[in-house]
Amino acid sequence: MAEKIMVLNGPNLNMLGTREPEIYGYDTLADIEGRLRERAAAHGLELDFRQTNHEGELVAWVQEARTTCAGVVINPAAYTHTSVAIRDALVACDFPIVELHLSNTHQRETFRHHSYVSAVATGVMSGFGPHGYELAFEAIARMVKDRAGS
Ligand code: CA2
Repeated sequence: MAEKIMVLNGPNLNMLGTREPEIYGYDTLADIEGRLRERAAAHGLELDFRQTNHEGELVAWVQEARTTCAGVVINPAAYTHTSVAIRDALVACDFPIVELHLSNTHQRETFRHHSYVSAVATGVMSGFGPHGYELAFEAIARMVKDRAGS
């Protein structure tokens, strides 16, 4: 059976492509998901792509991924800068984790410079716009395959 990658998106990312394109780009989340589906198929991986506006739901999904997935890409959005709960859920995972941001958070307001997730992620990608999702997916696909020895 194909290994599964979960791609998790936090609050307000459902509005992508409708506002603030100068920061987040013109693509919708559905556009991004479509491109990742093509990448996943090319790698023989399964994609589970989700978005929620609720912190607890992200925690529950990370816990679900622990037992069903081979890796996680997560854009925790604003919870990046506030959520010990999401960090704690990720710590319990024994697989590669990529933290992803559309914008370069270090070029923005000071409150976006700190992430609770970065220290527990395998790697961090920030500032490549919507294309960053494809870069993050390629990175996680490589790590998952390396771990499987294939
Ligand atoms: O750059 C990123 O990907 C962020 O995770 C996006 C979050 C922000 O709080 C982080 O600091 C950085 C915000 C997501 C809001 O997305 C919107 C998209 C379109 C219109 C309005 C908000």
